[in-house]
Amino acid sequence: MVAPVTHAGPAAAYPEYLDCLAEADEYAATDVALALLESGVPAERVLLDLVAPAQVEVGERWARNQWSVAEEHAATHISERVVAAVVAYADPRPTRERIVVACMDGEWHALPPRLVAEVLRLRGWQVTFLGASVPAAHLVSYLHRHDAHAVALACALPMRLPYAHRMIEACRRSDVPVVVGGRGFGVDGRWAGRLGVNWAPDAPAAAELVADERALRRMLTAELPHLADDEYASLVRRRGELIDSGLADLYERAPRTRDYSPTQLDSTVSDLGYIVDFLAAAVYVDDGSLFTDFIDWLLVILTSRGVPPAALGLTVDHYGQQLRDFPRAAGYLGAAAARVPGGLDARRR
Ligand code: B12
Repeated sequence: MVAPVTHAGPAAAYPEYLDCLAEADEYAATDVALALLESGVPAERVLLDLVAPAQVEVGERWARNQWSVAEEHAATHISERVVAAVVAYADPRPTRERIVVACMDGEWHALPPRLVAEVLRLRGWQVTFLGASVPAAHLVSYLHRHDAHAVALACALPMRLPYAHRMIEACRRSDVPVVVGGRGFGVDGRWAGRLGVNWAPDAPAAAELVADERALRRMLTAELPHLADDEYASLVRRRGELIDSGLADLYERAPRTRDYSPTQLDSTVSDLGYIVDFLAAAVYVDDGSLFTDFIDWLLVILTSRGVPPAALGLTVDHYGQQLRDFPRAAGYLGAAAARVPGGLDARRR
């Protein structure tokens, strides 16, 4: 067996580590990380400067259709093993109180909060990591049974924000301070501000926040007066009907969709649902950029999978027709239609 190369630091080791993920070689990936630790790189830096950026690249490769879902899953599994090996090597012992780290209900991106959990552990906190998709009621009952200094909640997808809000409120009623993080709150955490909750951009910031009792316990209030217009609740009620009519509309206006394989049909139905869910989340936080950012992202994904952007234009237009009595949702759909190349809106202009 070839001895692992010792790199000067995580940045120098990164290309080799990514190759290990691409080859699905978990032993070599672990060796790269352990060699860094042995050369004196702190465990926290290995997690945040090697494992985290590699996972972001994994996502880019999946989004560009360079990697299949299987390749992404294999790489993520290896990253999880590497995180465990790095923390076992460092062997931190708790000297501080308990922090509970969990994913929002319906949120399966457990690795980002796992990195946060391990950084907190490395800094002496006693961490309980509850993992993916924790239902609010179960989290609250856990908090009742175990004293916690704070709870850290993760959300990677903005479409889960309405659930996030319910969960944050449930934790607050248990009088446990809440810190949130993850891409779902926006790059600058702006949607956390809307929900009135402390947000940390990354693991070190989360560690500083939980150590600062005053900042942790400061009272923030949600800014959601717009929910009085009932658009969000109506959209949620009409979700199934919108997906069904969106599919019927595609069959009629893009007849090629009738010949879709079961897998293609599944993805189309999922996408029709995601469009409604992201729209509903945008309405919830009253920010159209949440929806237009999603449309930009979906265009990249669909294009990389050979789906013409005009197909997305048809659905955006159809939902716009169906929701014309919902001023905020219709406005966001109008702004989205303008971004779809060759879409109906572009042709009307
Ligand atoms: C691995 C992965 C998965 C795995 C997750 C497995 C696991 N055990 O985590 C699986 C396969 C389950 C998955 C599923 C999906 N995924 Co995914 N996934 C990823 C991927 C490739 C890596 C995630 C990761 O580990 N990132 C690395 C971390 C370190 O980065 P980070 O999130 O920025 O985290 C830092 C900060 O944000 C912050 N932070 C993060 N969490 C928290 C929490 C707290 C409390 C705090 C304080 C801070 C904090 O600190 C971190 C470290 O500094 C990302 C790509 C990416 N760019 O992240 C996509 C990505 C997040 N997924 C995406 C999508 C679309 C999905 C699916 C909808 C795909 C599908 N069609 O099924 C589903 C949704 C599942 C669900 N309901 O949750 C998109 C989201 C796009 C968008 N517009 O929102 C991304 C960005 C991929 C892409 N490039 O398009 N995914």
